[in-house]
Amino acid sequence: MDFNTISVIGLGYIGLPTAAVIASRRKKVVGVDINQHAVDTINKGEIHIVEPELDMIVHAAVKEGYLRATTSPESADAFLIAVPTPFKAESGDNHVPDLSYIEAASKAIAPVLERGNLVILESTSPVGATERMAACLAEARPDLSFPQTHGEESDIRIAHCPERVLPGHVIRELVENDRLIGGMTEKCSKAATGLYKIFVQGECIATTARTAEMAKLTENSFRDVNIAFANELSIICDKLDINVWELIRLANRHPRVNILQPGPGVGGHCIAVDPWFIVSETPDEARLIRTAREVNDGKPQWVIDKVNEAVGKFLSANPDKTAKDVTIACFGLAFKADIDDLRESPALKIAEAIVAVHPGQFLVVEPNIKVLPEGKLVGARLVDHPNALEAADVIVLLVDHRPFKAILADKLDQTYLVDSRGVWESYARFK
Ligand code: SAJ
Repeated sequence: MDFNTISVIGLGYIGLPTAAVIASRRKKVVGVDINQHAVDTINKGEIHIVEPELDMIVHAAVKEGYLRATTSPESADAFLIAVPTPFKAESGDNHVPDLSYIEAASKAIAPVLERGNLVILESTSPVGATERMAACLAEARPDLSFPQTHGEESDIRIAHCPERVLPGHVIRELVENDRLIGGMTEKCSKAATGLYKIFVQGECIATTARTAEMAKLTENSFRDVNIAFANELSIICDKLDINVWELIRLANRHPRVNILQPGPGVGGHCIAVDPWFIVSETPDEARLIRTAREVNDGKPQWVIDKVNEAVGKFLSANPDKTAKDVTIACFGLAFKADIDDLRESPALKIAEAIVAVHPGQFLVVEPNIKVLPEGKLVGARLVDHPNALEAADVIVLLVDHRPFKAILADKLDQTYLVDSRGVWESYARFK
């Protein structure tokens, strides 16, 4: 199958890098997004999201005429759908996936679909979403045949090929990672493999659409369960007066043990979300996966309780002071180390909860941003770390950013410390 024009639907954190990398292989790429601002920004050769190296690649692809963005779909040889799959707002604690973006994208491309086209769903989806997308396309285009009814003879090929890239390393991982190719039929997998071979150096491994959907959810659930184990250990060790960081280091000396790192909770847009896609389909069976979610979601409150405890200890040691006199400094707001992405960040959630009730000064150190997010953390002040170290009575380490690791633990003397990442553990240990 020849791919002269490839259309990417959804120009966000996955769609835009994918579109740009394909365009960098000198393929004509038309990116489609409902967000006019994103479309205009990209057409100027600029980007509306943060990801290392992406700006250069988009700039070059647009300038050389291989990448163009628009708000309305056009005909193409292949359509790659990379739209969000959030939860239904009304589903609350049941976390039911909302497939309306996939449905809307399917309806949007249906009118321009042509015989011989390939449609790939990249969005992380509950099992069965690809089949639903195929049904939606078939309903909109009764004049075309689809794999669910016509198998290998279908006019349209359909596959699920989940993205697996790590934010902050997207450009490298898009090319180097192995890729799961979940075709609805073998010919669908073959066609999709041909598309990914344009830019993927990793292996393309064919499977079914349902298995590919479940594999993506499994990968992130595996990580979530393992982080939950580390987080639970940190709470147990705190009770037993054991340094959890040292404990994990020692346990990991065992040849078959590899425990992850505890933290203030699990953030980002995938690991805290995808396991629910399994739980919502199989609530009675997915007991461990659900518990892991609950353990990780409970961790921010545990950190907040620790901060209250530290403030209490400070006040007991300084009976002439009240809570109003206490300066708290939070180190880090991002959802993980060395990125500026604050969305779905447990650190931000913790900082917001503290600033909302703390009557004294509240300082924030986040070396990756220049201003505090609008409307959030009202009353907080963004400062650099020397200033925060100087002024703070209580320090709360929330993200293990590189500059924080360089701060020597002896600088922390006299300070009440809640270190949710173990960055200054030597101080904590000998305190
Ligand atoms: N975290 C810990 N302890 C650890 C590791 C991570 O607390 O030992 C926390 C991080 O601080 C962060 C959260 O977990 O808050 C998630 O960070 P992450 O680096 O584990 O993952 P993401 O969300 O940036 O990207 C994940 C990746 N999935 C896996 O590693 C299995 C990525 O490959 C996926 O493509 C991405 O989700 C996605 O889009 O699904």
